[in-house]
Amino acid sequence: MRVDIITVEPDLIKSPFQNSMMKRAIDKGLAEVHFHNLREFGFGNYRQIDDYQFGGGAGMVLMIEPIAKCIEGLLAERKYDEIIYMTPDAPTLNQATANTLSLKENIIILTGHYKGVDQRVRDKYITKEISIGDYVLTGGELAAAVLCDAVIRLIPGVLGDETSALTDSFQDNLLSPPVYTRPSEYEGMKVPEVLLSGNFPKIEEWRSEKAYERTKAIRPDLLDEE
Ligand code: 6GU
Repeated sequence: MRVDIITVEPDLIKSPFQNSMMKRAIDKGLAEVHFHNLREFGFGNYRQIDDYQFGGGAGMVLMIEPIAKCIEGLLAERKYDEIIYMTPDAPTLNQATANTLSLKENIIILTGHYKGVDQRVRDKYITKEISIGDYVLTGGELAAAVLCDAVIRLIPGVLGDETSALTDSFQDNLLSPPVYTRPSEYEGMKVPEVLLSGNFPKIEEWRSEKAYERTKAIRPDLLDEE
């Protein structure tokens, strides 16, 4: 998968890609991530990329021309499966979206800033808009890093045998069950007997039950989604 990230804050977004699972994916050649500093496509000596909004109001808006120049340059090089805009006024990211995106070849991610981008960018170029939750971040950079982590770890071959995306929370709309490791007793707190029993059908049954109980208690909304 190739990901092209268009941003006004490249330094803010780079470090998650230099660590942990995303670094592993990149080192294995399973993901390729390119950063494009929108500023380099700005107007004049000051490399202007934003302006006041028509109709008045506080906050600057990213102009269409610098973004268009950057996107058109990428489109001239290759086909893209999705051009995604990270913005709080969009549907919320979930596991189903991450699963779908992990199968794509080439994607562009545009991260907003200030009051966002000129609506015409969204109308002309954007094929998918994503928020990561009901709160406001200063810019879409951290949200883009979150999206990339959720997607890149699902690319076949990225996770080793020791981890499996299939048993993650949300993969079946349930939260994960509790997990334990050594010691089997700590200050009188015991690991549930069933996990030490070696009875694997029974262990699976216990895990399903706990996953359901947890989901019902903490995220009942997930249970009505299907
Ligand atoms: Cl994608 N961008 C910003 N600026 N804030 C957010 C967000 C995105 N998702 C949740 N809050």
